[in-house]
Amino acid sequence: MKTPRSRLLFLVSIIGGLAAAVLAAAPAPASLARLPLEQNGGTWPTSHVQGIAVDVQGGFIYYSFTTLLAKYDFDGKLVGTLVGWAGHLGDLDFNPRDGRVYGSLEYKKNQAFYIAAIDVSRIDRVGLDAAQSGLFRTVYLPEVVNDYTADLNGDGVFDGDTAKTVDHRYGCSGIDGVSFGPAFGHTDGPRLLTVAYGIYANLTRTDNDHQVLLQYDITDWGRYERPFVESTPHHSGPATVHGKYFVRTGNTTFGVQNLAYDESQQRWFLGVYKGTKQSFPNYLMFAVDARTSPSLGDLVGVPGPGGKGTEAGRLLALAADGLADPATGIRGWNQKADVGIQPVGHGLFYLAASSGTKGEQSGKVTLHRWTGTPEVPFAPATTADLKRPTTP
Ligand SMILES: [Ca+2]
Ligand SMILES: [Ca+2]
Repeated sequence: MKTPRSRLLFLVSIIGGLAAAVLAAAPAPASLARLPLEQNGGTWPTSHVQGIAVDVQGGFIYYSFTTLLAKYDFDGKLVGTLVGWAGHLGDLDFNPRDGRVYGSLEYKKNQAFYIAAIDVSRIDRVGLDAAQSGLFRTVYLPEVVNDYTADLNGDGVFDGDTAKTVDHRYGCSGIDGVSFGPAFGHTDGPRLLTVAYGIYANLTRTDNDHQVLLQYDITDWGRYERPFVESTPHHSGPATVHGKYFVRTGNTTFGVQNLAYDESQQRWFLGVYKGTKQSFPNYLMFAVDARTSPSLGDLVGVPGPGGKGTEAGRLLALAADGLADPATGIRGWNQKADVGIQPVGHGLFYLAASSGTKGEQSGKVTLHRWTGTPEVPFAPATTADLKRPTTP
């Protein structure tokens, strides 16, 4: 027979159990239940899928296929496509503040680099033309052009779009990863557009071992935006950046392919193609915590002014998570995140994969749940994850 005290404990444990059950069964946000677990972004006569953007509230997924932007709804229906540029549209992000998709746009032959701001709400049919539709506006990035075209050996010759040169400051090949997020060192405040450099793979130089991230406050970008006219490339853009930051990961092939800010972990994710320098661990994904303050320090391997000493820059430390390389102290994951990674809250991420041959490229996204395991940081999400997300 139970004593009054044990009865009380029994009752408390019953009530506690009921409360836990109710909490676990608490309805997930309605927007979460609509997320497709996977989606095929179609097959297109283009280069491979470069990046994705997700409008969680509106219910759309956008795919950059380099020279084509595809818009699908959460039911998997193709809503429309935008075409008509020869440049390289890379990574994307959706800006909920103005309802537009922002993407990196490269014209290496013209030595011109832009952010494209695309009014995706008006993409309603297949084959819309970027110029004629007026949906596609661009802002020029002089900071990137300056680093890309830098004649580092001072021979008066810029060697152009090639990795086999000592030109290109920091090894800059252009831009790719883009994402909105807070100023580095902060989790709140205005959302800045962060743009990551492409960096050429080159084993013979030491000044290409940092990722370079530019942050822009785009509040006044309306005055720079120009309609898209490919035949007459404009040079309208901000002369300065809000901040320029460096992350030492070791040289990776074409820098940060995909950049994404995850609100639920308050963390930036950098997806890369594998690096080739044997002295580095060559992880495929890196992270920087939003709270990590930039600190002025040596950019190891980058010669200082006049070739003397080492250049100083604002460094961002890698998140203390994932695999660890004792020799370099570099942290990261062997997780493919190079053609599309987009967090959608609650510890859930879309990861993209490409397939197909040249001129017939397919892209597919699959919803994943963050596990935090160093070896396998993502697991495929299930319907149960949408009903009862493990991360609030
Ligand atoms: Ca030169
Ligand atoms: Ca992105």
